Amino acid sequence: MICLFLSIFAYIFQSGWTGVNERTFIAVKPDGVQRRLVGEIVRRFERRGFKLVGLKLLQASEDVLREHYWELRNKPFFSRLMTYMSSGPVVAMVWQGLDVVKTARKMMGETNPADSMPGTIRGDFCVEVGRNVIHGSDSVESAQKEISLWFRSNELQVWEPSSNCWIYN
Ligand code: IDP
Ligand code: MG
Repeated sequence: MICLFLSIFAYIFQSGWTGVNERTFIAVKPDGVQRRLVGEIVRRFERRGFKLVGLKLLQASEDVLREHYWELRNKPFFSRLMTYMSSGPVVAMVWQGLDVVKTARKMMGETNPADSMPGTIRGDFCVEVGRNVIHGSDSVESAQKEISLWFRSNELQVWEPSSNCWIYN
């Protein structure tokens, strides 16, 4: 009985974060902020049709960055990555919409800018993997973890864009 209740609860909770309610965590890294790319990056997500639900400029703490990049902790570039990500403010954002995690990764391009197609953010604005201007969650599961790491729930806005009927049928 308890199991049934828990699985129904898990289903309802999960379905709240799928379809048009899917969310992803995007960050303009310190190089993107320094290079005045914030407006350009926000513009691309807005014009694609995604909904902005959270945005803030902040200096990321070492704790947050360590948690955020926990899976990379044994990579040889990890300490350089920490230095890079704490070298200035980042713009942390949450975007919402259908398939936003996968689409955002496509809009960003590959991890290494040299492998990124022109037209993608990394393919248009950077050349080196250690200065690749943007972060985006790589799965719905990591998006959920990253959003709760970077944002408190009261920093995320619930609102209905008036353009919704022109973006979704
Ligand atoms: P992603 O940002 O495309 O998801 P990840 O493999 O998750 O790529 O790596 C996280 C970040 O670590 C990259 O965006 C980049 O800033 C940095 N990074 C990844 N691989 C290298 C590397 O080989 N040298 C230096 N930095 C790297
Ligand atoms: Mg990644």
